[in-house]
Amino acid sequence: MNKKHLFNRRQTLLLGLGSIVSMSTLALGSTLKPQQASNHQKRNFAASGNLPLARRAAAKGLIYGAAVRKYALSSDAQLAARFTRECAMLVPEWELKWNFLRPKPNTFNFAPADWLAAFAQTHRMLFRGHTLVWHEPHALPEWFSIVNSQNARQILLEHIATVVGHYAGKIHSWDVVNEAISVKDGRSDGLRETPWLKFLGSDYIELAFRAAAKADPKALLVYNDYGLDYDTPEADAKRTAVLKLLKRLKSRGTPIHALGIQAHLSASETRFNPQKLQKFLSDVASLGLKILISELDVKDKELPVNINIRDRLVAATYEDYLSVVLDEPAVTAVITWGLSDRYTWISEFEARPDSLPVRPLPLDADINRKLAWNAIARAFDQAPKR
Ligand code: 9MR
Repeated sequence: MNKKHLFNRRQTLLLGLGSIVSMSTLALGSTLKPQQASNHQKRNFAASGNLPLARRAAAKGLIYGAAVRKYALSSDAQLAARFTRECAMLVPEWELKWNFLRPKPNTFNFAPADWLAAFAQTHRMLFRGHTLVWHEPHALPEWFSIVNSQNARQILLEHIATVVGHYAGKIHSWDVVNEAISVKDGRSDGLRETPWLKFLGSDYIELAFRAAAKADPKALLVYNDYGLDYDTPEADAKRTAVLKLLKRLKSRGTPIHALGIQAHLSASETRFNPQKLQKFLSDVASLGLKILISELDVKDKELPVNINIRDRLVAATYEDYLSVVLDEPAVTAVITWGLSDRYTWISEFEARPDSLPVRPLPLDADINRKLAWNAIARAFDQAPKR
């Protein structure tokens, strides 16, 4: 099948799934009609062989990895065994955020993140850093309230020098700035109103990248953001603002090397436009930047109760998304935001209204592969080599 046919086939599947999802949404809590159920059966998620995701990705010149929490990896032998088998990259989900890492203004606690870095090294996985500059109050220590326009520059530069310096030469990449765009905040440059912006002005982003490059000239330096995936007015505006930011940074010679697209997807979202997403990816690539799919997962909040149907729709979302983004050669890594449904932020932040366990990740809560795993495996197997 040539590319054009493949593309048309994907679109047909997608349109079909779109209507299934909207019907399923209506059918939330009830069983689907036989006709709807049989539409699901038409899609085949068979993956050939038993090779782990990391090996399939590597065969195409891609990196596959996942985010993980130290408490889970250190206490759950089943998870640890699967993690080392499936992943070629490890990202601390919590341990490199300010609230974990810097309990007091002058105290850094590297122990949990160092444990994860050592685990990655022992099992020959790459280690990736998340994140140096983020406004989210959940991820900031209480003492952050002392930061003001007089001390912000010094506190930020000290943080970056200390943390990036600590892992210099041993880390694949850093999310230097996270989620700095929020168009609805109303600024013409699209920048989010954060304490960093307030205290340091719009150049804080460039300042952070330059400090990171100084502390580790080898790490891949990434700007990371969400809400870039769908064909909605909000995502259109966000893609435009992110592209503008990246262009500005590049034109000023800022040492930025990649865009991280978080890709927290939703299985019930039907407004997916492959051409639009591909155009955005190629615009980013034409600036000389790599692209990482940095926090991939698929919410199943609005899907029916039935696990078979839910898993098929989640899998379809993974395969449709990845088959589009992996056509762009600048995409070099796919990282899921967790590996098993046993540990996922979605169970806390995007729970189902019926309180049933969520199923957003490649492995189920028993750490077994499920259809989402097959979908990712298939996307890697079909991806062009880079
Ligand atoms: O998954 C993370 C969750 O467990 C934390 O409580 C939260 C705050 O630290 O951050 C979550 O991860 C976020 C990531 O750091 C940035 N992009 C969005 C992720 C999901 O909210």
